[in-house]
Amino acid sequence: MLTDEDLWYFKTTGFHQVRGTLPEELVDRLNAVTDAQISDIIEPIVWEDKNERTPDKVRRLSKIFDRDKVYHEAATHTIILNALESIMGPNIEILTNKHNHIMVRPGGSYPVPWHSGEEPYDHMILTGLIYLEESTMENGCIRIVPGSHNRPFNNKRRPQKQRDDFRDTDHYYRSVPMPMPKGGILLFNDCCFHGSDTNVTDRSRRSMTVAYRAHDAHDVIKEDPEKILIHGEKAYNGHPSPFPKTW
Ligand SMILES: O=C(O)CCC(=O)C(=O)O
Repeated sequence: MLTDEDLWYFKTTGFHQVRGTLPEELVDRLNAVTDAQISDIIEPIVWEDKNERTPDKVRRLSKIFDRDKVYHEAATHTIILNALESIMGPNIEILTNKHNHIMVRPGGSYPVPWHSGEEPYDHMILTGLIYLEESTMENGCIRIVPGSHNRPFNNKRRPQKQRDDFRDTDHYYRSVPMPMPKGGILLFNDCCFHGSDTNVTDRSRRSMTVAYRAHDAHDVIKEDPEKILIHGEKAYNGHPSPFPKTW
């Protein structure tokens, strides 16, 4: 569980590094499944270079929750659920139509351009990065602009194009690098600007990207196929629906 000070820090900066790591045995299984997905070239895949569709050019494996149940097991591990519950309450869902991928970032992988996933708005989406491999300054660890989820003005959500110079932006100078251990978990408000530089090593830097949000207690339609309840219940606090003619 997060302490009051952890929560204050999260609310101020927009990110929280979970204490501890996933069990090594689980991370090994994640990597074994991911190795097979890459070597068998299982689509949908985002390529580093669309003209070179070979395993060493896999940039991203999409739709991981349809690939193997080990990804769901990792994304719903108790140490993640405990942190999420402190931040967003007990009723937690995973969105399958957002993120839901593994960044493979092979050696030489070009940057993840600066972006914020959402415009700041009330209903927070938390991005969870679950590290299958250690992430370092050399292999292009994520950088986050602390506090950028609280910007009181509109800012382009995607100010850069795919191959722009990652450092040629104010975001770079305002950001902090977040090296992470193998098995580590980083949670951040998806409205924060973030991105990651070129992987200048010759090895991959794998991490799962998962979108979490609190179940919306005002949602009338509870059975949305793009939302998986992973903790708590689909509570309903809205008016009766359909709204009665007399009440
Ligand atoms: O893996 C990273 O460094 C960035 C991840 C990210 O922004 C994403 O997967 O959308």
